[in-house]
Amino acid sequence: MMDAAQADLTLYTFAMSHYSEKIRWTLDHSRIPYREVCMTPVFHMLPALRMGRRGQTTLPILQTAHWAIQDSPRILDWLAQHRGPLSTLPPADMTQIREVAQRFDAIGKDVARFLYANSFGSADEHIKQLWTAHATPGQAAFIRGAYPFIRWAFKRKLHITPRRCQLAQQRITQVIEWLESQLQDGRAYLVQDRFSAADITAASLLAPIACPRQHPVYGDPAFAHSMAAAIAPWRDRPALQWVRLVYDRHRGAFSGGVFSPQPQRLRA
Ligand SMILES: N[C@@H](CCC(=O)N[C@@H](CS)C(=O)NCC(=O)O)C(=O)O
Repeated sequence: MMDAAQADLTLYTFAMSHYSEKIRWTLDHSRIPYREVCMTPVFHMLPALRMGRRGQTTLPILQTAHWAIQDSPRILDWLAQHRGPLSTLPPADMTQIREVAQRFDAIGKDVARFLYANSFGSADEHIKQLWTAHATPGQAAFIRGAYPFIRWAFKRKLHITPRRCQLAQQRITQVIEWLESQLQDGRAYLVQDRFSAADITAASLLAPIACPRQHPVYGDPAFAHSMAAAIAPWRDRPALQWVRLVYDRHRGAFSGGVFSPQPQRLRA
């Protein structure tokens, strides 16, 4: 089997990004070789702007032999077209899969907003560890030294205010209720009763709340502990139990390896 280091696809992620987890999981499940480069917040911005060429700094970005694709729905479309047919992206079901995925993508920022709102201040040391886990010593020193400013900027960027957090909580609850309404008839999967990118998207986007044990960040007992109070309203709901079941049944191994970014070698 091809080693991750030799793969012709490189996935730029944050270890804790739920949108990145969606793509990582799709690649892992499809046994498509790739190498994963985990970026450090702040230091991801210039490379993401350069690679994405869309005026956006978001990850994940998939670097192929020819170009870089930014934005997880666009990456799924590229995989369906260029690496298909994939069992998780069957051409006949793509419209339905996109519809379901959009519902969960739409609360991605709410999930992040809600989690950071509940951990800034109380779990700052844990956040610093997560943000510096793949940093060079110089980057780590910068993140730690500038943390109060970065946290302030992050709060502004994510609109972390009491009103927006309350709205986030409502929007997350609505999507959880929608998921439970779908699962009510006993179905195991969201589209055509077979495991697809719709389930991967739903489970990945809710993973920060469900804390499945397989996830390297959200499965860490230290994370679940630091977020326990914030996620308590949802943690044992049927939708979150379903997320953990989907992880148990389908997550499998993380095969991308984790490589530290070497900015001078980033391909644009
Ligand atoms: N629509 C994008 C959203 C991705 C996104 O918001 N990623 C977050 C991490 S979960 C990010 O990169 N934030 C840093 C930034 O915006 O610079 C996608 O689906 O890929």
